[in-house]
Amino acid sequence: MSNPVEYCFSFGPWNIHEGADPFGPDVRTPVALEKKLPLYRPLGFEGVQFHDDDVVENIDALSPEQIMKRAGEVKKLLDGEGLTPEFVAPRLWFAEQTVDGGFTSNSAADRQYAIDRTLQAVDIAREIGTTNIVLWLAREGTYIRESKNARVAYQRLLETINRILAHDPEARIWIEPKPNEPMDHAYVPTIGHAIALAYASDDPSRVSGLIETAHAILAGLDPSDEMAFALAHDKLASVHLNDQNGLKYDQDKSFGAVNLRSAFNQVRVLEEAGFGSRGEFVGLDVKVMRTQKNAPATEHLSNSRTIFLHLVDKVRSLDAATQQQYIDARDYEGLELYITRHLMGV
Ligand code: XLS
Ligand code: MG
Repeated sequence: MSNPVEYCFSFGPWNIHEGADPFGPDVRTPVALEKKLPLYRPLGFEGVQFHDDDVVENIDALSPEQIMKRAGEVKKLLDGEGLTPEFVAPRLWFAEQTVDGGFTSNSAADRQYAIDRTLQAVDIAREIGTTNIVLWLAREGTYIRESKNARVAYQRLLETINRILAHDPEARIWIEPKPNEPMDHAYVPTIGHAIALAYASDDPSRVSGLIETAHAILAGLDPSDEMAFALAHDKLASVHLNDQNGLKYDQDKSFGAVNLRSAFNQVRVLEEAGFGSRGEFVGLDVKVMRTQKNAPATEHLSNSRTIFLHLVDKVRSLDAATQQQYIDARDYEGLELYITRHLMGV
């Protein structure tokens, strides 16, 4: 590649985490957004991922004026730190109106709440300086299949996408698929589903996908092939790199911590497609281990970034001619050993 991409990195404030899980409370002191933002640049990050209530805490208790005022303050904080907001995602999984899902809830009033909150997130995004909206469709699914009409649910998701596109002619929607957790079955489990919705929308050029490594693994799929699928459609807006130790709860482990070969292949696929050359961020969605003592705990972020950059070196130093010789000879065992040795540096 003549002009290697200089990667820019992002993470969300929720990635500096207090350690609570469904079986226990916080183990680290909460850190205010005002204290988190100054940590970004020294850790090597320029982009900030947001949920709407990361920008405006206590969002449902505030008036529209109060919400926009706080968003304006956050914009100033970002500017002061030299940071770029990457996207805003409506957090549609804590409010009582979203117990049965948001856009696919069986309650018309609750569906309305989800739409109103999402359009408000689009306005918040504008206010802090981005037009990118992430839809991680946390509770759009079922615990019991017979409880919802899945066909209608997909239509409602499409209507929602079209509502957002109409609300702000510059809004861009990035759908982040995940197959389960918190739901037993989610309605948009893979990037294929997300991209089908994009093409069916009123403006496919403004709808694309965001792939999180762990989510692809939970769907039983290879993250690098999922990324390649989206890239082949020019629909990979961002990534949430992390790692996942098989089919368990969503672990959000540091990038490369479980499967270096898989991490290498994700970097290889991104590099080959020139991901990042149009300003796309390499996003991380990683959580520090609950047992980590110091607060704020940030090593998982800088470590993931460091491993990504080491893997970029590994991808760039792979000898294309040698690789091609193995491919031409259909000596895939030879290729396997070449790649493994290259990764091990022996
Ligand atoms: C959760 C998701 C979330 C999104 C943004 O599993 O990854 O963190 O990235 O809503
Ligand atoms: Mg994510």
